[in-house]
Amino acid sequence: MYVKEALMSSKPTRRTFLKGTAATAALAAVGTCSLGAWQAQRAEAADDSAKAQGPSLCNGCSSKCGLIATTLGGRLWTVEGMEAHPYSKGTLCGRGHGAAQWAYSDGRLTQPMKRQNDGSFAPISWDDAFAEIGAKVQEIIAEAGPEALAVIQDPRPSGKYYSKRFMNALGSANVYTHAAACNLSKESGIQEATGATNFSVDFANTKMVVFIGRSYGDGIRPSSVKSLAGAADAGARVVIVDPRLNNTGIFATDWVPIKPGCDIALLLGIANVLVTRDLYDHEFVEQSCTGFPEFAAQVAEYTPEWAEGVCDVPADTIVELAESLAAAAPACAIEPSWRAAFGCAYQNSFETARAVCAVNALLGCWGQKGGALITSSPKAGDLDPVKFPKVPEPAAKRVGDEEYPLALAGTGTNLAVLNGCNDGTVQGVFFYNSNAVQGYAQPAMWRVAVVAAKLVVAIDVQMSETALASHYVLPECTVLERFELPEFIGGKKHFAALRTPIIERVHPDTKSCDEIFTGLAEACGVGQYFPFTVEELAEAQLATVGTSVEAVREAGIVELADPGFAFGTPVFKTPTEKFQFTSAKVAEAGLNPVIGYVPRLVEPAEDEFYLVGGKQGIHSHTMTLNLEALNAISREYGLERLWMAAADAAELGIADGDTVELSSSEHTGTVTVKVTERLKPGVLFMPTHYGSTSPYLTRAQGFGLNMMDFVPLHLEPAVGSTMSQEVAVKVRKVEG
Ligand SMILES: Nc1nc2c(c(=O)[nH]1)N[C@H]1C(S)=C(S)[C@@H](COP(=O)(O)OP(=O)(O)OC[C@H]3O[C@@H](n4cnc5c(=O)[nH]c(N)nc54)[C@H](O)[C@@H]3O)O[C@H]1N2
Ligand SMILES: Nc1nc2c(c(=O)[nH]1)N[C@H]1C(S)=C(S)[C@@H](COP(=O)(O)OP(=O)(O)OC[C@H]3O[C@@H](n4cnc5c(=O)[nH]c(N)nc54)[C@H](O)[C@@H]3O)O[C@H]1N2
Ligand code: SF4
Ligand SMILES: [Mo]
Repeated sequence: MYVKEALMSSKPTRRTFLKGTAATAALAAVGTCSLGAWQAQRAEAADDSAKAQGPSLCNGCSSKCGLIATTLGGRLWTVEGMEAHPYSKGTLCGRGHGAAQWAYSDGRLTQPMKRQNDGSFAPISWDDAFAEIGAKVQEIIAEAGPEALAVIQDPRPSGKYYSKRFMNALGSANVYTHAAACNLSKESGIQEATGATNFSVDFANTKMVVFIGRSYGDGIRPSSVKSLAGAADAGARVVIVDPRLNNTGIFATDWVPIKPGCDIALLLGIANVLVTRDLYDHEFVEQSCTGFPEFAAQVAEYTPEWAEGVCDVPADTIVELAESLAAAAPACAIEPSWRAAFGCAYQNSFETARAVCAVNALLGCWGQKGGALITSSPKAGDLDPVKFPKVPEPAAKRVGDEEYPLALAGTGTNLAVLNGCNDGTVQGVFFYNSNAVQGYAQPAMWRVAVVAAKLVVAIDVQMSETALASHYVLPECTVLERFELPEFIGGKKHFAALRTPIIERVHPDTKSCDEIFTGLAEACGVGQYFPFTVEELAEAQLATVGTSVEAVREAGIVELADPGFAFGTPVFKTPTEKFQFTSAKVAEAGLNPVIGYVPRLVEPAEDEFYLVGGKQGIHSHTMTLNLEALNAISREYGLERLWMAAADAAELGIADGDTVELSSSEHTGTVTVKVTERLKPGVLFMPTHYGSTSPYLTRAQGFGLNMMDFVPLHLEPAVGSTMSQEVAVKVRKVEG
């Protein structure tokens, strides 16, 4: 279907889209202080002597874009995107502007808190909190060993270093990221096929790109939006495969509505056409791949007609897409995607990621101009072992790795902690910058699990749902109030950037990540592994890549030694050193080693719907909903609404703005409906930022629904992802 037809009802244009982004940014910037104060500051802004500027990195999401902050008389005035940073390229998204107000937010934690027997929280001093946590940790180690301790963190520059070092120093290997609720299946699948965990599209030279449930216009990274806009302007064909016409539609030529969780059938149908009609790249397949004969034999079954029956995309469309891709090859690619369609969504997410890689292999586009690029990342070298003592390797393996062998070494599956709390193997859990309880699997299940643990500690800036379920809540100062370790950024070029403090701490009783983990380590008896400051460690790390804190602070970002990227077939870092249509590790994990079909798990009954989720440009996950300006935008535009296709609404007698009851096997809630032509009938779309239950987050609590409440707790076999969209729901109009 052509995008223009489908956009008829709303008719946004590229100009209004970009204007909208700018308006959002301006509104959010105002939110850094009250309007009156802002106007007073404007007058003051004329006086340059009160102004100061410094570089930092946004914490609005894991992209960590470079920003330049300006203060007026010591108070934050504006933030702008850093030109030289490869992710911001001079622009911050609306969330970046909104999250900059965090330092002054009324929803902040200002001192350590301890949960009381009645469930309420009371202040506790840092010394007492550290001492009590230290004693509990010792008790757990004495009774169950250090392998009963775990940390879950959303990787931030200091956070990923300190949380891992702390856990390892205690003797535990149980370090997990958010990945099992984000992109674990996708990265694991890409790794089994290519040896790398991700790749990028060479937009500057591409002729055709296919997005499988990835929306640059909603799940924003400024540089991605810019590169796609450039490709669209240059005339590239941009195909969106999505049950919903998402906001990337503005840059797209085609919308292919698809049945959720069935993208793998479309991809295998395309592969079938490429193989059976001899449209694939023989040279690449013969010289750089392993397992092609087995794949070709299996893919013969996946005809376009078969694929149509599974994913509801017409066979003709599948053939046309395959032929057009072959004609554009190698300057074309299936984009790697991120979360929604196969990051952690379905029983077949891992296999869908492998199928994406297989189509790109048939097109011979790996490493080619306009194709799929694998690039490298820099990292710090070895440090002086006297100043930065090495932490011994923990004796026990990480909990969950045996059951989920396809979970990546760098991430693990955080749901092993949930299971571990339930069966007693995990008894002490630390959360850093993570709202696992609200977002990583069904919240009710997380709550049951953490109640069973002897010690739960959350390090956060606000009373998140995870903090609410913890025994101790330790308040971190916000991002513009702290210094962090260097962030190393990979790609065609390599960079190092830093978070440097821009403003004084607004609440003196808050601490930074390094101070908190160093304090915890001392209290737990492993302080000997932390005999350095974060500044000393940053300096030592940067020295190993030929730069310094001063140089990065001065320039905002420093380009490192040229990694020597060149177009051409890459060396695949798989065990076979080839692109793998078959994988021995996948066979060992008990799955089909040859890339092939796996169905979705949950199929809606006749009177049920598919439920899919997605991001909105002005919110990040669960964390930004309570911020004043961003919350106000959501309320102004009714962004919490559930999308329903016009045909379904007509059939059920539901009108735009009606309230409905949504229910699954797990949960029931009410929400307002947005009726739209931009959704495939039979599918409901829910934005994923809503439904906070923390009474401390007064603007967010009770506003909209949280999709994770509706999804049963089940993990993707062998991978351990959360399967965030394996659910069927019912909907009915609520009178009144
Ligand atoms: N505004 C904003 N931007 C962000 C973030 C954020 O929180 N907010 N977070 C960042 C992070 S960590 C991530 S992981 C990325 C996520 O980036 P994306 O994965 O792009 O994010 P989503 O918006 O969740 O999903 C994109 C689209 O997938 C569609 N979709 C859902 N299910 C299916 C399916 O089964 N098949 C197909 N084909 N499509 C499907 C949805 O309708 C949606 O339009 O965004 C990053 N950028
Ligand atoms: N309901 C729901 N669940 C989701 C998603 C969603 O959109 N909705 N998205 C999924 C995806 S793609 C991902 S990547 C994960 C992300 O998972 P998380 O990284 O856990 O992201 P958030 O849910 O935003 O929670 C971040 C937590 O960090 C806290 N925080 C913010 N700033 C700071 C800081 O400076 N220091 C510290 N210590 N804490 C801070 C916030 O208050 C919040 O409690 O969630 C996944 N799960
Ligand atoms: S994409 Fe937006 S929220 Fe994320 S780091 Fe960049 S500016 Fe901040
Ligand atoms: Mo994510």
